[in-house]
Amino acid sequence: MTTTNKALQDWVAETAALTKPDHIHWCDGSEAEYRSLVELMLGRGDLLALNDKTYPNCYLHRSDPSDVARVEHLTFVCTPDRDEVGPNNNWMAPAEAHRKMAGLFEGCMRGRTLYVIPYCMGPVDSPYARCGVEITDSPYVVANMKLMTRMGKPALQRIEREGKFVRGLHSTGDLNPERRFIMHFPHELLIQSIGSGYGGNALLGKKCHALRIASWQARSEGWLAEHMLIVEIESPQGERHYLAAAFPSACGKTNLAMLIPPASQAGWKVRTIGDDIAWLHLDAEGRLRAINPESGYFGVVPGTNPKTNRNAFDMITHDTIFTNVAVTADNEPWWEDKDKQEPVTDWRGNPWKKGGAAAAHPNSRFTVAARQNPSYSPLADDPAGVPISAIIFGGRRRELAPLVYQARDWRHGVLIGASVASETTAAATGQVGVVRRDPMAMKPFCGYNFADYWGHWLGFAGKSDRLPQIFHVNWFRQDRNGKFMWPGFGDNLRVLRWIIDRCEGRAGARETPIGFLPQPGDIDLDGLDIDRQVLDSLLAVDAASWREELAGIASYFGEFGDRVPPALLEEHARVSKRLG
Ligand code: GTP
Ligand code: SPV
Ligand code: MN
Repeated sequence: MTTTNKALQDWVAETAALTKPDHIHWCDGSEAEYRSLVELMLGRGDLLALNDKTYPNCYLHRSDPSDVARVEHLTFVCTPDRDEVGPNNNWMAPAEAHRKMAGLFEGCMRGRTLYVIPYCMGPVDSPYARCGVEITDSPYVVANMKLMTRMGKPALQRIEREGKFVRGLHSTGDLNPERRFIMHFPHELLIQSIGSGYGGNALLGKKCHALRIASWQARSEGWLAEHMLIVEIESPQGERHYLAAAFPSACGKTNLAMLIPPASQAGWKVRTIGDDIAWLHLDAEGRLRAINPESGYFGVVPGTNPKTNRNAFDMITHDTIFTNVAVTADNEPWWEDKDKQEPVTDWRGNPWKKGGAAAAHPNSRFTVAARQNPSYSPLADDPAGVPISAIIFGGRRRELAPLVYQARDWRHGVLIGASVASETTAAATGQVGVVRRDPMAMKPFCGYNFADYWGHWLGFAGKSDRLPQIFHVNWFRQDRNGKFMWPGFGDNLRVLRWIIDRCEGRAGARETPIGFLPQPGDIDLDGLDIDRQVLDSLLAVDAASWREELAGIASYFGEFGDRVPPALLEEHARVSKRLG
């Protein structure tokens, strides 16, 4: 296979001349191609087959122990003007970055095959979808891209029709962290990544294209590229709402998108449209519509069990690639909080010792096609996307942030989004559990200056009077003993129902300086065993602590200097004043 697109043809030839692969393979995206890649990796030991009775077509991949998460300190955005990328990104001058990367890519594919992966982010027939081509020397990347994106022939045909595509060059290189870089050149619609085979560093359609590069395109074209799940909620009466929610990495997007209603919420139906990324466009009626650019999930494995997320638990029992989980004596994948079994080998492949470190890596992942999800919504394939009723921001905060609150209006909602803070998780290398500011859950993913990004968000207020309502949630409040105060998971539906009722003007609330909060009686607690005192503290607003929080937000905004939109600062001043 090859292509009629001259630019693509030339880029593949140039890349081959630089990287010197033994073979070039144009991916068609077929099942047969996937099978043959799996066979190749099984032969080399890059994949291990799991129990084929209980986990048919499931494989384990062990990544290099130094290569188990996104590397934010090695991720750069390269533009001529440093201020364009802002203090929220690492910056390098394009000429310097190109020189550095050309040196690293030189001859790096000797003895390997160069795979060309044409892909489409979003339904191939959607006007909101965008195409890209990833070149990689990793069959693991090709197999993951097959499960996660619409890749192969139909994508290439769209590229040949449109002529426009994002280029992503990836090589696992020698996996030396000293020679690991993830570079973005937004003005050239180009990504270059070397030295990692892991997730967001290597599957370039995901965070690199669909968020960092797409956020630039979205800004200039008037839409939003966001780190959001998209979920469909249907009431027992058949009323449907679509919600989009932005939580930082490993803070509950996949779980909320696949939520199973508790027994007491009979008749409610929840379906998944997306679990990680949303592209949002205003339609002709002024509604914000969302598509999920992906067609598969790269989800956190630990904690997945029939009680927390039965949909995911069932979904990953066949045709799944596991990365960095443990293995039992029966050759089944195992992870913390799965069940009462004990593994025999840990994620590195070493004998597992009771009482030692976690058996599965805390950022171990499953890769699976979305259609395997029992709660899959066919609307995920609708080229028009779905109209969003509410946008929900959230974070992992053991203190302060209440269970849920609602913004007064869009502008206040943008302030709430810009003020998101969350405890860091194992999804990125570095310290875990420290609170950091993570505006709109986009700290690692917004490809340009946050100050300009907040301005872009604020600008929507002038474009439509049918924008979604904006909320903030926190499932992660802890008591003095470190125990989660809210049951979470399926019971989060109770909070989503209050959110929907607020959108419909049906639910009660009390006004506080930080926004509207439910009174305990405004949330349906039927069948839930929760202490009244616990609930009261989940819904409390402590003015003194919030004054401190607002001061912290002000000093964070200060890092962005006079580029911060005045409207955001005015909104901040308004909330501060209400807090006294
Ligand atoms: P990324 O894929 O990294 O973007 O993560 P995500 O936002 O999709 O997070 P995910 O749903 O995979 O959840 C991450 C971790 O949080 C898992 O270990 C979950 O079990 C846990 N978690 C998710 N929802 C809840 C909840 O409502 N309450 C509590 N206590 N834990 C939760
Ligand atoms: C995240 O870290 O937000 C993820 C996993 O969804 S990765 O694909 O590695 O970015
Ligand atoms: Mn994510």
